[in-house]
Amino acid sequence: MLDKVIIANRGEIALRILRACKELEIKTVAVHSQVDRDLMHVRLADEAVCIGPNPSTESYLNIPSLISAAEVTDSVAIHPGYGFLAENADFAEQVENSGFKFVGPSASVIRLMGDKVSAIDAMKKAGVPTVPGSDGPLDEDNERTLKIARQIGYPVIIKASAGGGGRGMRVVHTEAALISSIHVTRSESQAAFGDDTVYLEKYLENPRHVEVQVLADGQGNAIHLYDRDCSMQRRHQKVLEEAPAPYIEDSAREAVLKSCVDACIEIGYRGAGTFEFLYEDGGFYFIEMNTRVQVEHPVTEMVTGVDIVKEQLRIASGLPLSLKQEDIKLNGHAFECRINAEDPKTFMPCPGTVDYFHAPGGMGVRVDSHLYSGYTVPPYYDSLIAKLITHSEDRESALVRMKNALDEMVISGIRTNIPLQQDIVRDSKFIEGGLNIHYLEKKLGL
Ligand code: MV4
Repeated sequence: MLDKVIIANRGEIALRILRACKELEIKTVAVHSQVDRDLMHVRLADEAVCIGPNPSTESYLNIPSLISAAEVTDSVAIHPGYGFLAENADFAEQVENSGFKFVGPSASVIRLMGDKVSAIDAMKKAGVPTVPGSDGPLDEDNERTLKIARQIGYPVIIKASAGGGGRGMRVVHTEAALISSIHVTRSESQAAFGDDTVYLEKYLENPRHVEVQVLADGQGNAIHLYDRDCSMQRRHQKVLEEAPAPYIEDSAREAVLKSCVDACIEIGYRGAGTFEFLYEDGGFYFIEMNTRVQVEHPVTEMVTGVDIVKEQLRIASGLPLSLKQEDIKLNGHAFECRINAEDPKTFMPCPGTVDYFHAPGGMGVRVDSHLYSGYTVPPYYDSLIAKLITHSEDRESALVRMKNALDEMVISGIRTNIPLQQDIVRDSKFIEGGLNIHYLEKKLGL
């Protein structure tokens, strides 16, 4: 097993990673910005190193500072968590070139998945179902592009290959608007990412966002941990997730899960990963792969009993997967509500001091949070302050648990989105389940 790990992140995920390390008897090093010296995981880690000033560009995104911290503490590996440098191929490469293990896939696989055109191409070749589209980048031949779009049928969507997560895309409804939309998307992509590669897909109008969790050891073994539904989102920020995705046909699910496992072997994937799909009219369409642990991983942990972060650490230490596909049994249903320090009506971030925090509890209730009474939420980083997860034998009872847990939770001194979550879990359409990606924004009148 790894001897000592640097946790290159902050907040709830840093604490989540620390807990996994402790269970595996791995020594821990917390790295933090100046304002983050009082974070919960910094207190609990074996060692702590201040890596720079508060802006994340000078601390959590500061590669030389992170690698120096690994050197001075004699660490053997770096866990990047999510966000920050987690999907930065250059970081993974520099970590490995400096003699440390990166808890994640190889830099070349991160690079392959970061470029959406090459990711889709690799997945298509591996047998993963994709969205009908240009099968590669669009070129300067407008006649060819118009022909592709005509064959696919409008509406279509133009996406930046260097984009992802909702950045750099444009829906086109008519042939008359196609070429100018491509030009605009291209120049925006050049400005934002320094890359003007764009591609085209059929625009699916009312899909659900369903994703598949995988684990692979890079030694020829891969398994899936079933799926999650993340359709409840606002402006590409997920609000509430659940596992498994409800109302999916068994045969379509089985086929897509198998295709993800096959793809992991085919591309030599190592670590935890997520295949993102759009699901519409019974069909799955791959859009992107995430090469990190995700915020919503706990819902999968609750329904499979697998500790995904411990598996990441085992894989990084070079151990083969200890789990076999037949060991993975789906047990019940789980929900996760993301609790943010934000105004429940305007969604503006609301940093400040939490004068009192009370976590809910009881059977099937899990709280992943670094909060404590007296903690000050700084203005510099993401506003996620807690994840409330409930689990039970079926969807209905897991949702009752979530309703009650939300009502028990107290976070005073700052505004949070708890009232929004309380509203969602009482929504009759949400209680029925299977809503698409536009439902929440429509409900909020956006
Ligand atoms: C799409 C789509 C419809 N059709 N692609 C947005 C985030 C990025 N990961 C891909 N996205 C979408 N791609 C096709 N061909 C609709 C979206 C989309 C979306 C996807 C998942 C979750 C929320 C979303 C919100 C708006 C649009």
